[in-house]
This record gives sequence, structure tokens and C-alpha cells, in this order.
Amino acid sequence: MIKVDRVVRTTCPYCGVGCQMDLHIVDNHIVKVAAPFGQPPNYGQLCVKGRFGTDYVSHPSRLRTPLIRKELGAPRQPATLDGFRSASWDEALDLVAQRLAAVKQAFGSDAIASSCSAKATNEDNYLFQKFVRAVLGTNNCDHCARLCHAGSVAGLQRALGSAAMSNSIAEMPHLHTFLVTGSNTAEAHPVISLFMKKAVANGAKLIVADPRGTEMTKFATIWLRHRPGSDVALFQAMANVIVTEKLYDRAFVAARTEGFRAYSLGLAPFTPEWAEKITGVPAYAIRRAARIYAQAPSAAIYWGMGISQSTHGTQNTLSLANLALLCGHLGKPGSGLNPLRGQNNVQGASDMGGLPNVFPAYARVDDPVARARYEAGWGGVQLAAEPGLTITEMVDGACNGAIQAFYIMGENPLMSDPHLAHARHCFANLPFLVQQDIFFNETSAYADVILPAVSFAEKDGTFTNSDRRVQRIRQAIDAPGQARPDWQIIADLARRTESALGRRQSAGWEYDHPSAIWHEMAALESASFGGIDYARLEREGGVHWPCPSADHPGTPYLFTERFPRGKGKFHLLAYEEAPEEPDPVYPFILSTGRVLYHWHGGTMTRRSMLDRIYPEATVEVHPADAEKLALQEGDYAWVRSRRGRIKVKVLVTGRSPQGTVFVPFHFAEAAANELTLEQVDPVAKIPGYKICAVQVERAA
Ligand SMILES: Nc1nc2c(c(=O)[nH]1)N[C@H]1C(S)=C(S)[C@@H](COP(=O)(O)OP(=O)(O)OC[C@H]3O[C@@H](n4cnc5c(=O)[nH]c(N)nc54)[C@H](O)[C@@H]3O)O[C@H]1N2
Ligand SMILES: Nc1nc2c(c(=O)[nH]1)N[C@H]1C(S)=C(S)[C@@H](COP(=O)(O)OP(=O)(O)OC[C@H]3O[C@@H](n4cnc5c(=O)[nH]c(N)nc54)[C@H](O)[C@@H]3O)O[C@H]1N2
Ligand code: SF4
Ligand SMILES: [Mo]
Repeated sequence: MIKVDRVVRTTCPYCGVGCQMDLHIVDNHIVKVAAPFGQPPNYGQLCVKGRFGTDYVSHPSRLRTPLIRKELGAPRQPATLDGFRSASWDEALDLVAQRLAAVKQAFGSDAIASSCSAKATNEDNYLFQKFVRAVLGTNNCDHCARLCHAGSVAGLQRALGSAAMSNSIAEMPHLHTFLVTGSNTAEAHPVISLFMKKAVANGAKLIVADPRGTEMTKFATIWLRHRPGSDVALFQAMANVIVTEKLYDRAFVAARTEGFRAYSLGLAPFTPEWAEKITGVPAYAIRRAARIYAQAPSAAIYWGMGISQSTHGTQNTLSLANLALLCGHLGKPGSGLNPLRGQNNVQGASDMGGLPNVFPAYARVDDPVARARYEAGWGGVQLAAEPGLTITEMVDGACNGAIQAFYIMGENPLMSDPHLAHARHCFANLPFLVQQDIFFNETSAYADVILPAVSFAEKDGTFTNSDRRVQRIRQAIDAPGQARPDWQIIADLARRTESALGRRQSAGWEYDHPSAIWHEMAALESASFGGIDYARLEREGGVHWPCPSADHPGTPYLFTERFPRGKGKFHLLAYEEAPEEPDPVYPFILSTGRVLYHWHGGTMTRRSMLDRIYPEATVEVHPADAEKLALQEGDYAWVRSRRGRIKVKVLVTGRSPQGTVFVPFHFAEAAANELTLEQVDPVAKIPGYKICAVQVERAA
């Protein structure tokens, strides 16, 4: 038996479930990961990534010193690590401060773009947006939430006025009825899927609406296998049934909603027979699903990227919100509208104001009262009232010269953005790029300065999981080399940028510990966070915000009395086609997404033992399509779109429907985003990663 030096309780760095884990440390290495029983949200469960995938933190390629591009200022070419030299923190941070100050002075604040990180802590993200807003003077701050639940957020804001998951994970085993759509829960939120399966074992009815067969479809009472992109037709037809058959909750509709009359009259043409033609789902199945959902005493809806990542992501979300409002399945246990948040701290990065239109707790930048509070709280600065640019707009801005400098913390757009050839062109055109990461990733190749950050296991802070539960992470091991926690890098950079701008040094950047940063943030947004502090998190393990005071228990489910916008609002929707549909030259739909063993651009999981289990990119091809294409399992195929091509290994499987192929986006050497389309939802600005047209051909 090896003797364990210490066991440190922390939160998983991968997904939004926010599993609590105990890191067993020997000799500054994580040698084992266990999960505490009796502790929400995971009650002793972990998936393979939490259990075996944290070994990336000890990978030899961790960044250990700041790096500066050797040929600074020369026309930009993508560089390998050899194109960079080590530098001291003083040299690197002074260079960044001077360049950012120079851009601000020459081109104005809005020529600077920034991206905070859903992998970093609440404290890191609060400080990041404070630096961007208070020192750089712009609201150009966004993060991967844009590529993720932006469609859900825009839809929920319109329907309810709030975008967070309404109910808690702890309720799941006791669900009566639930709808899962556009979520490959068993691979993307594995521990949540265990609770869903438990609910089914306890007798719950499960409706799955997904074009692709997933583990969850095996547990479904009814599986609606609709055509990709036909969600509005499917869910609006369910609403038609609920209204026609008078299955809706009259009392709830009267007391808590608005716009019902016009909406219900407008629903008449959207019959199940009409929807059958568009979705491919038989009308009787649509009727049956509508009855199951409407007649349940309480029913929850869970969804993922199949709904949000669409050029109609806002509409898709509204079509789900309409169902919940009709049936009164909101504001009580086992109900609600629940977008399953993806990254470990995407909820937190959004809550902390890492978005172009809001401060922490979603206080709007164009609201003079909120602005005045932050101007006073941040030492008498003047803040911009105009909302900033979104990620996709900032990348485009680099192309057309509107953006002159980009500061990216913990994101990898050159794997995660759509249409990578376009994104690379934009980054090559950008005059100054600063990256702050734990590894050299695909985006680092375009950086001028790279700042080494520490990982979740090497710092203190908090993450907020998918059900709004604020939980601690704790330093368990020493950082490699000179790497520093993100919050320390930002605070140091902020002080240096203030001096480069010739500003009086404000006292706003002195923190001895992340708890002091939390304290500052919570005081500014006490209605949401005032009752949460590190001492309480130590005692209770986690608290669901909103939590306004120390004696408040926290809020596991929202909307008991009212919606943030007052009444819930119905929206009648028009069904629209995807911007690129298959044609004779590009006859297949490409759908992209995730596999259990890998994480996004693979920066972390491909430096983990998980890579040995799933070492290369794959394309799922339906057996009937495989026969036509003369493809067999294990062959290689070229997948081509109008934007690029990749070579991938063939999996022959009925998981994807005929006519659709699925490629995960985790593999740099065969990056799915070479193929995807950059068109975005007009409201949410999210790309439609789930549908573009491709051809598939056997590779020699
Ligand atoms: N292993 C692993 N887990 C992860 C991640 C990871 O990279 N790897 N990433 C995390 C992040 S950031 C996120 S956002 C989540 C995402 O979690 P998910 O959204 O569950 O993940 P995706 O693989 O994108 O799966 C989307 C689902 O949508 C379905 N779909 C495709 N087109 C349509 C459509 O038109 N309509 C409907 N209704 N469904 C459709 C697909 O068939 C698939 O089942 O996962 C998180 N968890
Ligand atoms: N085709 C296609 N593309 C997609 C999607 C899809 O379904 N299909 N999904 C989209 C979605 S939902 C998302 S959320 C995005 C994700 O897109 P990104 O957020 O760009 O992807 P990640 O690979 O998670 O990047 C995280 C980076 O943070 C670094 N990191 C980890 N921990 C820390 C830390 O503590 N500090 C710092 N500074 N860095 C850290 C990692 O090394 C990595 O480089 O991808 C989007 N792109
Ligand atoms: S379910 Fe998510 S939070 Fe839990 S162990 Fe797996 S990746 Fe980590
Ligand atoms: Mo995501």
C-alpha cells in the first residue's frame, strides 16, 4: 500500500454536473480520485473523466513559464512552440500591458476583444471582466457560452426572463415524467444520466426526442426520432394537441402567463399530420407524447446542444418553453425548463458577467442604476453603456480590422469555432493575441504572448454547476514551474495596464485569496450571492444561488411565485429550414458533438490516459448508407463540405439516422469544425453546429 500524503475535496474540472471528488495525493501527483457518498450533486458517483481523466494536470507539456513570440511584429504565421522564447513574468506582463494600452489609446477601447473561461473559477472570471470593463473600458467580453447555450438563454429570457436551469439535479431520481431532447446525456452529463435512469427504474415516463439513437433512447417510454432541425415543428405540434384536446393547465395559464389567446388560435395549422411531413415522426406518436407530458402531475424538460446549437436555437427553446407554460410544469419539484449546462463553470462564468451585455448576476450594462453601482464599486471608473461584441463577432472583427488585440483566457477557438479556415484567417490577421492557458493549444499557435495558468488542482476558488450550486475547488498540488492562478495573473496585469495608461493606481487589485474576490462580488450582487461565503461553503459543501442572506437556505428550484419577467410569455413560432440542406453534390447532413472519453478540442483529454481508449476521430455512418458508399467498419473516409475536408475512421452504426453522419469535434488532426458552417442564430448569435451538408467518400 502506498501512503497517501493527503486527500483533498474538490469539484470535477470537466462538466457542468459539478461532481464532488476526493483527490488522493502522493508526491505532488493525483494517484486516485474517489467520490464522497451522501454529498450532492453526485452522491458517490463519478464518470470516467472525473475518475480517470484528471491526469492531464501532470502532463509534461504543461506551460511552465511565460512565452513570447520570437518574431514579434513580423507577418503572422502559425508557430509551434519553437517559435516562442521563455520570458519572465515582468517582461511578459509589461509587454501585454503596454500593447493593450497602446491599442486603447490609438484605436479606442472597443478595438480590444476578450474571452473569459468556463473552465476557470468564478473569482477568475469576475476579475477578468472587471479588468476588461474597468481598465480596458470595453464590454467586448464573451466566452464559450455563446457557442453553447446562447440559444437556450435567448429563448428563456424571452419566455421567462431568466435563463438558468430551473430545478435541481437532486430532484431527478424522483421525477414522474420527463422529456430529454438534443441531449446525449449518458456521454455528456453521465452522472445526471444515472439519476435519469434511476427515475425510469422508479417508474417515471421518459420521452426522448432526438434524431440520433443514444443510451437514453434505450430507456425511453417513447422515442421521437425527428429529422435534424425540425424541433419547432415537433414541439409546436405537441402544443397543438395539448390545446386541441384541452389538456393544458387553465389555472396556471390564467394566473401566470400572457399571450395565450393569440398563441392558441395561431396553433391551429400546426397539426400532428402537418408535423409528420416535416419531422418524419408519425402523428400518433406526437399525440401520445403530448398526452404523456400534459397529463403528468409534474414533468421536467432537459435539453442540450441539439436544441441550442442551431440557427433557430432561440425558436427551438421557445417551443419547449411554450409546452412548460401550457401545462404549468414550472415552479415545483420535478418540473421545469432545464438546459443542461456544459462546462464545469459555464454557469459561473456567465453569472460573473463574462458576457457582453451584463455585469455579474445579469445586471445589464445599459441599465444606469447597475452601471452606477459598478462605477462606485470599482473605484470611481466610468463604464461603457453599450453592450459589447459576441465571440463570433469578435473573431469576424479580427478579420476586418475592427479588433486590434484579443485577450483569451482558457478557450481554444481554433478548435471550437465553426468554419476553422475562416477563423484561422481572422486570427492570422489580428495584430496582437494574448493567450492564458495551461497548455499550448491550436489557438496558441497564433499568439504573441502566452501566459501559463494553473489548473483546477493547483488553486482555490469556486465553480457553479448546472443547477446553480456554488461549490469549492481546493489546491491539492503545487503548480508547475512559474505558472500562476488566473486571478493573480489578471490582477497583476490590471495594475500594470493602469500604469501603462498613466492612470492613478487604484486599490482595486489587491487580493490575498480568492475568497476576498468572492466577497467583493457578493457585496455588489447581494440579492443573488449575499448569503454565500467561503465559510458557509466549507460547512455545507455547496449552496444554490439565489441566496440573499446568511440565513437563507439557497434556491434549489426557481419560479415558485413568479417569473423574473412577471408573467411567462407564449410565442407562436414559424418553422424554418436549416441554412444548408443536403443536395445532390453534398448529400449527407453532418451532425457534430461529443463522445464520453473526450473534451472539446481535446487539449485536456488527449493528454490523459482517456486518449488510449478513444484515440482517433470517427464518423458514424448508417448501415444502409455504408453499403451504398462501399464502406466497412474500420475503413477511412473523406468527409467534405464546401469549407474543408477531413479524413476519419468509419463506424457503421444505426445510431445516426440514414442520411446523417456524426463526427465528434475532439480531434485536431481531423477537426470537425473544418466542415461546419459559420451562420448564426440572428438573436442568440450561436452557430448551427448540428447541421451542414457534406459528402462522404472512401479514402484510399
Ligand atoms: N464527454 C464530454 N462531455 C461533455 C462535453 C465534452 O466535450 N465531452 N462538453 C460539455 C459541454 S460544453 C456541453 S455544451 C455539453 C453538451 O451536451 P450534449 O448537448 O448532450 O452533447 P452533443 O454531443 O452536442 O449532443 C447533442 C445531442 O443533440 C442531438 N441532436 C442533433 N441534432 C438535433 C436536432 O436537430 N434536434 C434535437 N432535438 N437534437 C439534435 C444529437 O443527436 C445528440 O444526442 O456536454 C458537456 N459534457
Ligand atoms: N463542431 C462543434 N463545435 C463546437 C461544439 C459542437 O458541439 N460542435 N460545441 C461548442 C461548445 S458547446 C462549447 S462549450 C465550445 C467549447 O470551446 P472551448 O471552451 O474553446 O473548448 P475547450 O477545449 O474546453 O477549451 C478550454 C481551454 O481551457 C484550458 N484550461 C483548462 N483549465 C484552465 C484553467 O484553469 N485556466 C486557464 N486559463 N485555462 C484552462 C484548456 O487547456 C483549453 O485550452 O465548443 C463549441 N464548439
Ligand atoms: S459527470 Fe461531469 S462532473 Fe461528474 S465526473 Fe463526469 S465529467 Fe466530472
Ligand atoms: Mo458547451
